[in-house]
Amino acid sequence: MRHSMRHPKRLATALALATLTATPALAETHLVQMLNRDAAGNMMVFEPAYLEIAPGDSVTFVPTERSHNAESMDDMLPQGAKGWTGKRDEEITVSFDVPGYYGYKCKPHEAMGMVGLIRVGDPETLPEVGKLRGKGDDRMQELLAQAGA
Ligand SMILES: [Cu+2]
Repeated sequence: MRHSMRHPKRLATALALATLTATPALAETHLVQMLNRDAAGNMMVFEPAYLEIAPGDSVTFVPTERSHNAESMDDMLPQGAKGWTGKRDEEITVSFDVPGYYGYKCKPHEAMGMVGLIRVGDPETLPEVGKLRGKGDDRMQELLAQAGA
């Protein structure tokens, strides 16, 4: 009670600060691990293989286990977006500014289903669906279904 009306100016300052810090403007960095095996026993996976992020966010691909890379698929990028190519066993951080769907893969294990999908923002267009080898193709269809695309 003592505080309520004695320092109205201080109270106003506190409220202004609270409003400032509540603004969710900071870009986030998400982690995707490259694994030989996930908790469910699936072999050669990105974990998580499907991500929804905001424009301006970044994703760090972490070589938790060896012999993997993360690279975008040229035929599964939004119009005007830039792709990336991580080296094998390299940790790479990619920022995503253009809304849309980004397909990517591990080059050595594409045919074993090691592919991933990132949805940036609220895309107005459906993704281009690129062609993948072997189990990679089935897995990408599952991820697209998960994305509701
Ligand atoms: Cu791999």
